[in-house]
Amino acid sequence: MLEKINHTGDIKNIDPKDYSELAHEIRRFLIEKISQTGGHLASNLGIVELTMAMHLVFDFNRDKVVWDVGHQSYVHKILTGRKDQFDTLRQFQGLAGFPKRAESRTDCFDTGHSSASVSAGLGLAYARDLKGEDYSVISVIGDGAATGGMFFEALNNAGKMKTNFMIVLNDNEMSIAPNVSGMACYLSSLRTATSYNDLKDQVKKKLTRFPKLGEPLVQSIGSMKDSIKQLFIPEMLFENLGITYLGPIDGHNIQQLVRTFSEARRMKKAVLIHVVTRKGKGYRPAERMPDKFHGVGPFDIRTGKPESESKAPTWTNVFSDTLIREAEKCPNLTAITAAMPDGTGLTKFGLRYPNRYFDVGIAEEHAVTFAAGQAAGGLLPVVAIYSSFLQRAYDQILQDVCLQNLHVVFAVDRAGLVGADGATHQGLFDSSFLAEMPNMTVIAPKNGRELKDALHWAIHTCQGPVAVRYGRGACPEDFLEIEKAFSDTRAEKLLPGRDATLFAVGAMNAAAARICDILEEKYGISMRLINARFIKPIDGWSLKKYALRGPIVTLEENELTGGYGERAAAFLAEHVPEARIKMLGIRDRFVDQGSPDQLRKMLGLDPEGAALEIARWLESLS
Ligand SMILES: Cc1ncc(C[n+]2csc(CCOP(=O)(O)OP(=O)(O)O)c2C)c(N)n1
Repeated sequence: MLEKINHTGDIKNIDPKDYSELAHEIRRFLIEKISQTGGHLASNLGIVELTMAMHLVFDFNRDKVVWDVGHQSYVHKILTGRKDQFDTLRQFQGLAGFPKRAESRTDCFDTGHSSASVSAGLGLAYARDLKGEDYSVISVIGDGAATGGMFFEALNNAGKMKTNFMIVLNDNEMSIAPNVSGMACYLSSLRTATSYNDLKDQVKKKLTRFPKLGEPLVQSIGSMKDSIKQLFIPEMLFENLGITYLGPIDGHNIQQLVRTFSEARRMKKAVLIHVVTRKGKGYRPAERMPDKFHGVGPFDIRTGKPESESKAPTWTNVFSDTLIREAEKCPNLTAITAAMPDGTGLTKFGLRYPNRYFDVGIAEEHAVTFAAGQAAGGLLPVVAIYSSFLQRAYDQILQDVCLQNLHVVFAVDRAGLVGADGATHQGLFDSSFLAEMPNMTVIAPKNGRELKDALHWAIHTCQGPVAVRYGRGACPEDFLEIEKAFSDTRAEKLLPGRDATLFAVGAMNAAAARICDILEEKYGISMRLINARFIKPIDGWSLKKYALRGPIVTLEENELTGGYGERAAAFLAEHVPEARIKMLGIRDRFVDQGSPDQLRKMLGLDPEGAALEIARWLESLS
């Protein structure tokens, strides 16, 4: 069947009796391809029939679908002529793991960060109406993403729609981890309302057996539907917001889905279709452990086991273990995650200290202000969020934490280049946006040992807001002797040198040591290496000292604007006007997917490329 699917709309030529075979082949295709490239498996397996039904009803050459987060858009990619590119999924210059307008006109909106799809879809629907155009707009959002504030903000607006706009709520009871809190309970109450629907159908069936008496009663039961439903579900949230609720629908029943979409597209208002699916469906390991198969690296299809399992400690493991140890000594310490307990390493903390652990759902803004409240109440909250998702909470960090100088510790995971997830997930802005905030301290440890020190310092010594930024994956070995224990905000000298000084930030120190070797071996340049450690407060004393001795180079995996290098340059412009400084980092651009090494090479941040650039610059000075 899959051979017949080469262009958008080809699915419409498939005989309905072959739908389940096609669904089966799509699942097999996903499992085979993702087992080789890695990717988001469980969510895509769960959404096969749902996506097929959407493609049967709509024409995505003109109709528009916005995928929330976008990690579940693979089936859509298969059905829109991109099947043959799956060998390059999430690889450098290959098929993106998220919707990309630049990749296909059937991707109408780029996503990657959660809970934005209803706002974007509503915008598209209003654009359609104001321009007098005619197409359907559908936003597909998961129950996990439906815990995010933007979803509620958009619903609040959607009720006013006088034309058609569809929201598909894909409810699989899972975020990455099991879904939590109020929205999860609410959806569960809607799911159990199936019993009400069944009851209603049974009553209708029985009554129609009595032609004279039954038919009018059936009619009135139909019109009583909403009010009866309100009795069963005391607060019909969506309906009360002015949005028609259809559901719950079996998300693996194509006929039922097709019927519902066909009905929904005719309504002249916002409609929410509540679809119940099973995450990981069709692949036993993923059904059993949907959280483990949410995002995977290459794996063995037979066993479900990862192809390679590194034993090296990761930044996240070090953070996780350290926090548990710190919490033993510090009863006021709490930990907060925004729906990423495994990703941020807080699962163990939650098991050990259930009362001091909070998973607030995909709600980074709330997580931060919630932490601010805890700090104001005398607790010591540690908020662990990935760098790119922390962008969501910019104002809350500034307004609710920094303005009041509250002692909140931010564990900024996945800072720097993250690789396969691409532009939406690279952690390239946190140094800039955190360091610009008054009262904030920003630390970038160079390896696991220093991450422990940094957390200890942030918890026990620091008084106000403090962020510790660290990368994805294995942390660099303890590759150089530490000159001085982590006790103050000074930079740390790692390698002596005569000709110039390289200030490296965080994990970039490992690459920097290699750069110094290459400079010595290939270009005869003796480069001193300094680990910056603190992005803020910047160690002006060290900068001044070494700038007076020779040229300065800075190296960071962050946007250069507002980053460490620019802060160092600004400091030197004031205090050592004759200083010569070159900044290496990422300059005013987004970075798509690829392995971190490929991306560094492309950006000139690989050891060879950076050494060449530095050598040329030093040469130009003489
Ligand atoms: C702002 C933001 N925070 C966190 C994430 C990480 N994240 C990606 S998918 C996901 C879970 C989404 O769950 P759901 O919407 O139910 O989709 P499912 O995978 O279950 O289909 C999370 C937390 C994100 N993409 N964006």
